[in-house]
Parts: sequence; structure tokens; C-alpha cells
Amino acid sequence: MLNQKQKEAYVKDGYVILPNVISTKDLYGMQNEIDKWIEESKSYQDNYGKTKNGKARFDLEKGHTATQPKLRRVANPTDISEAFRNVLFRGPAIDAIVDLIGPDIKFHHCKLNIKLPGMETRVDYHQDQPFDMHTNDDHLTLLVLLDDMNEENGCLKVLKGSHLGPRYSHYDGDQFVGKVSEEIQQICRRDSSNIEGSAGDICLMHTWCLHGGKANLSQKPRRMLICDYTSADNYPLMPPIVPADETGKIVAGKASRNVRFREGVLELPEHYKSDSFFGAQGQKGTEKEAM
Ligand SMILES: O=C(O)CCC(=O)C(=O)O
Repeated sequence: MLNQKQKEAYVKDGYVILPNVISTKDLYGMQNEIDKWIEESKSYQDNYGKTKNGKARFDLEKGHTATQPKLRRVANPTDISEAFRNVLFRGPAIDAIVDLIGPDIKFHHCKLNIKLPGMETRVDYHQDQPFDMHTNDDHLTLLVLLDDMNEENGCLKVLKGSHLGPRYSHYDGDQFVGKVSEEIQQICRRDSSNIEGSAGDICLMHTWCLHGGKANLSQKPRRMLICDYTSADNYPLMPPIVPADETGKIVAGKASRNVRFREGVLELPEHYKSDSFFGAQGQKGTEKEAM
């Protein structure tokens, strides 16, 4: 599905944007689910809904009300929606992933990030694998744009080439904070590239790419689906922080009983207490015991 130039861009830059991959039908299916979830969130004051590890599935930004709903994250929408399973377990996005880390592909977990007008949620710069360490680096994050996305509505920003190293600590002293140090944040804020595009585009990003995003300062929503996949012979070194009902599901090719290792020393994360990683990064939500 990817041409040679697109494959080379992924190897060199650590990410590649592919336009118009998700069908209008699939896009509407997911957007309709989100509209329903936002409507439903109006009857809650605190995070709600249970996931496999007991944390809340629906994570609300501080200040959420029925008149101004601030649903900022849904953990593993594939657990509760066929519309999301349709896009993340089969179809063109999976074909594209096969081209980069295939032929055998395993689903790890997914989440939906929602930045509605008036919300303050931002994402501090981080790499993805430090949240879910694995035995090798054939591991990528699929980003599905559910709205047109640009600088104004809080697009994702990626530091080109950062997947080539170093692997940064995501600790501050003894505490796992899910982001890199302020010194590296500053470099990222200065030098990162915008991931901009239209609803239905996808971006495939290497697990060690530094990335983050500002708050939505526009009047347009910015909804983005995020999903982690690995090659089948890449094994997690710890239980997932955001476990899905189908973590480990083979979505292309076949399972492998071989484990492929890389050399090196890795720093394991701590399972944070908050319902989502925004709490670990220091952005409090509505949950009673936010970190
Ligand atoms: O929503 C964004 O802008 C970035 C998302 C992200 O990097 C994450 O949630 O890990």
C-alpha cells in the first residue's frame, strides 16, 4: 500500500502521513459513536465506565459540566464499539502497517483523544514505548484523524528523526511522569513538525518518536484515534498500562512463538494511579484520586 518514498520517509523521519485512507462510512461510524459518548458524558460529574484494570474508561477534563462537556479521553474504544473494531482490526490502515513492520502484526491497545473548543488539555512531549516497553522496536502508533487537524485546533507535533535516539527517561527523580525533561520539551517545542491533514487521513509514527500537542485554541473540534501495534515477535515486558479486551490479538499474518530481542537497557514505567496518562503528566481530571 505504501510506495517506496513513503517507506523511506518512515525510516528517516520516524513518521509518514497517508491521505484519505479511512472510508467516509467508517469515519461517520466512529464520529457518531463519539457524539453519543459526549452526549452521555453530560450526565456524569466524575470519570466513569470500567476498563479491564478497573480504571475509568471515560476521562473528563477538570471543569466538565452538562453545558460544557469536556470528555478528553476514551480508553480502548474497541472494547465497546464495532465502528472502532472495523477500522483498527482490519482494512486499509492494517495493510499500511504490514508494509512497515509486517507481515505479522499484533494489536496492543488504543485510545481516543478529544480536544473540544474551550478545553485546555495538551499533551507534553513523550515517546510511546516507555509506557509499554517491548523486546524490540518494531512497534508503531497509528493515528487516525477524525477531524481536519492543524496548528489552531491542537494538531499532533513530532520531532523528526527522534526515533533514532536517544531513548529518554520519562521519570522525574523517582516518579514516573510520562514525559521527557523540560530541557528536551523546549527543543521539541522549538523544532517539531505539525501533523496536519483532513479527517480520514492517517499517520504512522515510530514508537520512539518524540511527540506532543498544544491545546485546541479554535472553535473546531479535534478528535484523534491512537492505536499501538507491534510485530508478532515483539513481546511486552510488562502488563499493559491501558489493557484492552483484545490486547495481543493478531490483526495480520500469524502469531509467533519466537521472541526477537534488541540489545540495550530499558527503564520500566510505573503503572500510574490516575485514569489516564494526563494525570501522570500533571493535568488533573475529575477523578477523586488524581495524581
Ligand atoms: O492528542 C494529541 O495531540 C497527542 C496524543 C498523544 O501523543 C498521546 O495521547 O499519547
